[in-house]
Amino acid sequence: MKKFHPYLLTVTTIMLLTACKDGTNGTVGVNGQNSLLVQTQLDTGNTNCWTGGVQIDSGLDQNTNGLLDSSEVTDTSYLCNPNNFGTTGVALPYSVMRNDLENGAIPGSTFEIRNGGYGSDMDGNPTNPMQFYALTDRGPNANFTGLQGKGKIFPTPDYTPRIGLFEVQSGGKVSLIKNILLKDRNGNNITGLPNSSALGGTGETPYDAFGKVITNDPNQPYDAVNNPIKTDDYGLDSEGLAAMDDGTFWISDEYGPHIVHYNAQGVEIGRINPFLADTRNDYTLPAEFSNRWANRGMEGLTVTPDQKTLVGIMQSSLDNPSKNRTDLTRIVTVNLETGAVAQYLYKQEKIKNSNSAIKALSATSFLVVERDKGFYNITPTAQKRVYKINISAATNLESITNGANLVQDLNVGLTLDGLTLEQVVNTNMVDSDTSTGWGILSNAGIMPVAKVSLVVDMIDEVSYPHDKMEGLWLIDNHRLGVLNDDDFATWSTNGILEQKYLDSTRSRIDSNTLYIIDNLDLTPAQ
Ligand SMILES: [Ca+2]
Ligand SMILES: [Ca+2]
Ligand SMILES: [Ca+2]
Ligand SMILES: [Ca+2]
Repeated sequence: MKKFHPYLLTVTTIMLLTACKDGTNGTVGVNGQNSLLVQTQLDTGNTNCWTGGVQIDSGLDQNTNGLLDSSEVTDTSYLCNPNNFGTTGVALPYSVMRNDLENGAIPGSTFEIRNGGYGSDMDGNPTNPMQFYALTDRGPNANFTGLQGKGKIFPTPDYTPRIGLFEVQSGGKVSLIKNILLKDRNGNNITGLPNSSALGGTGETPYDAFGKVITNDPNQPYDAVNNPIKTDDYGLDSEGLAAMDDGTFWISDEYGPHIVHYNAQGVEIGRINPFLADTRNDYTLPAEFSNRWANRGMEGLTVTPDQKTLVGIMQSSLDNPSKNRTDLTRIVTVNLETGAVAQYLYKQEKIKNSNSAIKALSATSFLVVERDKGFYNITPTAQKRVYKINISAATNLESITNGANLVQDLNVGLTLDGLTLEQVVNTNMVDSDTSTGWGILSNAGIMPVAKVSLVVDMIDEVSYPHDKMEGLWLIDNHRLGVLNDDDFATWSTNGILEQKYLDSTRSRIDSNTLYIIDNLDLTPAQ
């Protein structure tokens, strides 16, 4: 395939290149055959020019009808529009939510809190191959400890988590088509504020930009009884997105974890979480999922191609029943017709890595993002990978019936000799070596999902500069979109808000950037 620079040719329909191939003595013969050149505009999504462009066909007008018939084409080349998706990535548009706060990284200056914030997950639009949905996180936030204890600064506490619909447009740009704000069952916008403790709240006290605790009545002072800390039981720390064929969305979060069903307008119509007492639930998840490591919840969600089963992945190991942080994490599947649940173990490459996305290739084969929290330009050993996994030969923890050693516990799930599976791996860990624990699980007949192949290492591929690689867009069976959560370009050091940068010289502000990697094998593992 030939590619030319755009300025070399202008677009016309038919150009006469040279006259007279068989004339004699330099004059045009009556039966002369002209060389013709035909240019055809190509839309985005075209096989030869994915970002659009021009196809140039040429050949001899052998039947002298003045047209280049398809049988007369002897050469075809393409003049494609720019496509930077596979090299530098392409930035998504953003708006500035506020820019009045001092930038802790550069005292005396202010910084931009941007919306932005879209890459906590993504999914293709089932009805338009050039469009994708991207999910925001709960809103800008940063670690902070104030008068009411450990918590987070929420500099825009009214922020509503949302789904953006984006489109790859001719010329290789990405545009925002619309936002779908998430709403409760009455159609009121939700917030990203933490839930009450009955629904998994971990006491993450919310503070405003100036360190004042956020209370029910913002105009009155904090009072534990009369003006308590504000929580939102519809609040979502949104992380995983499945855009369904019927136009609805399932979103997983890292509070409950909750898995919430929204209609096309963003109004809640269904819910799944580990809390039996939550009357909003259609189905419940196994109780051990409520023992999530705070801020490491259900980072990825997908639906199988038949639209029947949701598949979620936890970011890191559960604190089950208490702090047990290793390389063991869990995948859960929920049958949407019956509520039947299955659970599988996933072994990470490094302890405390994050699984930030999962996308179904088939009912049993999936792509999984596995990453650490490093920035490549600061930590060259940073890991940002996409694996293909197969759950066919993995043990469904829910299928194990009680025996002498293996017992199902209502609160912590399957136990082995009285220990949770997280404890088995953690208590047998030597330095950072978890092989003994995994060996014990294997001897008990518990096998993790199979990592079939490394689909793409984004550090090797594009020197991926972002820390939070969290979104995957399965475009076709060889092209994969990758998006980052940019934290609304907001960061903090020692509780002081600042701009989020990708490098130690603070020359590059983090922003949602779409990479598209081509020529991958995205066929399901058999
Ligand atoms: Ca996120
Ligand atoms: Ca989050
Ligand atoms: Ca995520
Ligand atoms: Ca998280």
